Amino acid sequence: MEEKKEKQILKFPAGFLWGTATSSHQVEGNCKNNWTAWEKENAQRLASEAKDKWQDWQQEKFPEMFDSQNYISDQACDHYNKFEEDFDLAKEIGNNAHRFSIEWSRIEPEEGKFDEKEVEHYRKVILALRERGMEPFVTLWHWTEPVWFCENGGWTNKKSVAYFERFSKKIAESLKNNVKFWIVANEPNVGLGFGYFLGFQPPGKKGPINFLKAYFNLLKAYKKAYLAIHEIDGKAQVGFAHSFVPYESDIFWPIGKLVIFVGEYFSKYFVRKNEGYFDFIGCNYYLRHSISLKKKTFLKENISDLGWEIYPKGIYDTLIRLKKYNLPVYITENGIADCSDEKRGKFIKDHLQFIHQAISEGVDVRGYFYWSLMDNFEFPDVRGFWPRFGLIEIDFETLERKPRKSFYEYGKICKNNILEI
Ligand code: IFM
Repeated sequence: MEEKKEKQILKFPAGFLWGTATSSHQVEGNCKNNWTAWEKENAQRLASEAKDKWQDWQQEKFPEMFDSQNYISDQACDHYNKFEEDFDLAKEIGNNAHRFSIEWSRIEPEEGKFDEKEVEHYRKVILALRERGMEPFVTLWHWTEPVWFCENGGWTNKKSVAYFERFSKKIAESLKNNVKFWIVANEPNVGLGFGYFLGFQPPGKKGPINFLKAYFNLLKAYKKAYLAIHEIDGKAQVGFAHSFVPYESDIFWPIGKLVIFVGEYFSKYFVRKNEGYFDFIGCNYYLRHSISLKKKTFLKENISDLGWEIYPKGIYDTLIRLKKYNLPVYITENGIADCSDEKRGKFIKDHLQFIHQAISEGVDVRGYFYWSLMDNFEFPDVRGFWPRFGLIEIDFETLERKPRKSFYEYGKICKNNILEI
């Protein structure tokens, strides 16, 4: 006879923040930034390359990847106009925080000229969150650039540091009264890796020289923005969201060890170089890198629609390694592309179980933001609309919002501050 497993009740610390995350270009719709023209110019090419890029099962399941429209963000989720409706849904599941980004190209469409109407728009967004009892986490750079900035060389231009500092100051001065948490940059490694090294996403620059110039300028810009925001509001909490990817390898010693060392060294360089300049750690966790000489195959139940391995223990390993910083940690992104919503509920619970374990071992985790509130225009590598990360399904034709089962499962956890397993 099968033994009945006792239910475990895992309580999260009082005041724990529960939320979801989005970024402007991925949800707002009708942005006019450096992605807008690029998407139109490259959509046909991206649709024809899908054949070589994705596996047979993915091609069968998501035929929309062969349609060039998949790669044009266009109206996206029209969150720009529907933010109140969307926040009502987030409130319904007991969220007490929300992460989003400010679209720089709306605020500063021309160099040095700020559009006050757009500043006002984001003020309303923040107030809408506050009215619903949600703490705003505001991202300043989530990979998109104003067209003028991009035409001036983007992050490869030395002046990018001053341009970004000016934008950061403007936003902090305008919104400081209602914002405590600032995420200056999102996943610098990934954004610059795809956009400035591989050239797979806007601005489409390639090679180590472009990458290194962009990387070191962003490092400087980050620090300047950190100091500027603190000067404007001494009580602000400022940091960045980093993509933490634990490295593992089964390659024989010492080669395997060396591979892990090099991978970890470079992937955490941005964190190391900014030590002393972040008030919290923003941890984005999705998967691990397993480096092997053998071809890795995963069971269907252990992968997402993007083919990423589901590996919840990696979030625990990551958190334990972050303990040495002795700072509050927020899981600023964690999520799964799962169109049928069969895996999402379990994915969230399994990751939260490991987060809870890390908390019980002394890591000061203070919040969790599921990526994403709703299906959106999937960013890295311009994958477009087919990967579905949302707790809420979006019909991109009618823009109808349909909460998935996992929406309510996550809601139960958020409302009670408890995970039952
Ligand atoms: O959609 C992206 C987001 O823009 C950055 N972090 C990873 C997410 C899922 O790929």
